[in-house]
Amino acid sequence: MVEHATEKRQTTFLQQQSMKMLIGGQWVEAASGKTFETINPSTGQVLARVAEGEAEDINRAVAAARRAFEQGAWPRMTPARRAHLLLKLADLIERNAEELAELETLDNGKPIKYSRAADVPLTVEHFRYFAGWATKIEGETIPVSVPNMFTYTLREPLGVVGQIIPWNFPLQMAAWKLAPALACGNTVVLKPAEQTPLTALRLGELICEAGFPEGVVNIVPGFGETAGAALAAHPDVDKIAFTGSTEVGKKIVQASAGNLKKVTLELGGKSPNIIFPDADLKYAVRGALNAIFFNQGQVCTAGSRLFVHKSVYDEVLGNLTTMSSKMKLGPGIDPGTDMGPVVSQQQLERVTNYIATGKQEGARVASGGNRAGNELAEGYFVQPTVFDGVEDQMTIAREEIFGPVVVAMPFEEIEEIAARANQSEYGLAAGVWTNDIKKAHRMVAALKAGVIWVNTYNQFDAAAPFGGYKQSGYGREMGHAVLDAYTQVKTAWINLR
Ligand code: TXE
Repeated sequence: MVEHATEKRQTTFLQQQSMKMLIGGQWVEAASGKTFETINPSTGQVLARVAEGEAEDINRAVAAARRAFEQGAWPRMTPARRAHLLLKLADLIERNAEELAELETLDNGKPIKYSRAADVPLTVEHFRYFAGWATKIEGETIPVSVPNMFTYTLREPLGVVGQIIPWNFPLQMAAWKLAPALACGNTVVLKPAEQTPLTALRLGELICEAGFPEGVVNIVPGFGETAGAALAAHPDVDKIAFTGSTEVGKKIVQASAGNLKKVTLELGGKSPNIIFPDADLKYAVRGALNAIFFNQGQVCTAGSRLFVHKSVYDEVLGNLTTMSSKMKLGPGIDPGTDMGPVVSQQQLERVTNYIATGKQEGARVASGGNRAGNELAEGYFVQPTVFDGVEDQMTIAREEIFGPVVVAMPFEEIEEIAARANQSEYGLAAGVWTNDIKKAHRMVAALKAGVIWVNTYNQFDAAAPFGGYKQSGYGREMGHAVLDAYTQVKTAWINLR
């Protein structure tokens, strides 16, 4: 095996024999004593062993979260104090930024330059933004028509929240889930993805260091069918927030029906990215490249269907393939890497199977199209791949691949393109590239997706709501919109007579 820089830069956190789970403020082994391996996708080697949570551990974590919600310091804590804890946590993440960036890159594979520039700083900002909301969650006074009544509302936390997150942005997904839930006064059981539990566990240590009361945040690593399913079905969990596949999202809804938990879902996508001929093409091609290859294409909003006006199609395709062929594929921990490996052997198989299906169905590979070999053969590397000659009904044009694979397709008319772009069971995001302001606004109105980017792509901010139309999910994360998902309204009627 090739010696990558990886082996030399192990953080002290990784030197533990095996990682425990956080339940009720204590770091504990799984009830079963079982552990599982987390793998470095750049090398295929084991990075760490982690306690494997199952139903019994979820039961203990939910009980701890329930106690913390009903008793002790948390329910009595002022909103200002909650804000201080969230700000302190943000400071601690910032202070440990380099370690968290390295852990994220080793566990997930993503280039360290992005872990440093995006994953960690955006996590810090997320906690700071929601710290600000803790003191601003207000009720209303209602001018009812019944005489002598004083009527007002309170916004109260939901209770115990189960949060199940994926492996593509492990630290940021933990922040998106935890920050608003805690700002609103809930307690949490978080289940990280089995492929990437490390930064969530390190975050758990920082949560303890910040001084959150025990049981407010519990972190139970484990597999979806065991730990995840037990959390989704648990009768004492009040809400489930899930990010992951549409297929599992449907299972979550079914499992949550037992006690009618509140559910929010952020699911898959097959997002259209549309380039009009009047766009600044140099900028648009770079945008299209980043839209699909950022994070190895493992982004729910990835611009995986690239529609280009036929008058500039050849030019755009030529520039895109030239640029994608020049991307430096390599271990995430190498600072010069543009694109790392996909997250796991399973994801590698999924993505390469889709590439094979594309070829079989008659699409033409314009660049890439294979697993990377030579010195990268030990890891899960896929070449950045551009397909040409694609028809709307082909599998690769319809299904979420969740890898570095884009399908390019020409279009002719603005009316035609909105309808084609909307022909998907998903509706998470869309991109539009044009210098015509009327066209831009017409497209924003016509596209059925939760976020539309014009002359940009993959922009996220803690203040801007995010979530899906159609089978991309329901509920919104971020912005004040997410506060609705973590609070419930109580109406009080006071008879003044
Ligand atoms: O996702 P899963 P996988 C899509 C993407 C990808 C595909 C499969 O297309 O190729 O999903 O990825 C937990 N009850 N996205 O298999 O299984 C699991 O442990 C409760 C899009 O990794 O949905 C993990 O924590 N939980 C996406 C989380 O669900 C269950 C991000 C996500 O895993 C469970 C990830 C169950 N029965 C994948 N089964 C996005 N929207 O960003 C699994 N889990």
